[in-house]
Amino acid sequence: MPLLDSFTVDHTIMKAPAVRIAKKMHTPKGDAITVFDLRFCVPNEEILSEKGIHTLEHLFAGFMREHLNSQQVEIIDISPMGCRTGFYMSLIGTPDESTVATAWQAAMQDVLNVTKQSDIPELNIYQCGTAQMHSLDEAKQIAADIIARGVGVNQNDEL
Ligand code: HCS
Repeated sequence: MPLLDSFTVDHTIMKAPAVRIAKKMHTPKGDAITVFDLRFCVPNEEILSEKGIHTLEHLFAGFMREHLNSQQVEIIDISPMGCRTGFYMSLIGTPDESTVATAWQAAMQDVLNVTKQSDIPELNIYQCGTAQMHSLDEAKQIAADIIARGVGVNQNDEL
């Protein structure tokens, strides 16, 4: 089994909420791909609720694209970590951590502005694999917590 990059950083000293550049790659044609660790929770101390992380995924995936996509950047995917302490975001381009942190906080404000469960995108059995596992209230609690705490940076050479 290969040692995956995310297993080489010390999760006991990781800050949260914080952005970390998890990986930088280049395609055979030279395009840059960057993977970000968007750590919402302090590992092994906090965890995102099951319904909250799921609803947040539906909202966050769209709002982050609105804030971060540009001529230089295109998000490929934003998906929750299995440990439920954050999300991975893969994109084409090389935005810096502070640009990503600013977009993340703006996206959290967008989540707070959602008022109805029916405004959660793709919340139906045709477009979602567990459509009953959602909570707008829990997603909004997560978003409010991120805004209250602010978003920092985790540097790989410090972990
Ligand atoms: N992880 C997906 C969204 C699923 S709701 C994406 O496109 O970022």
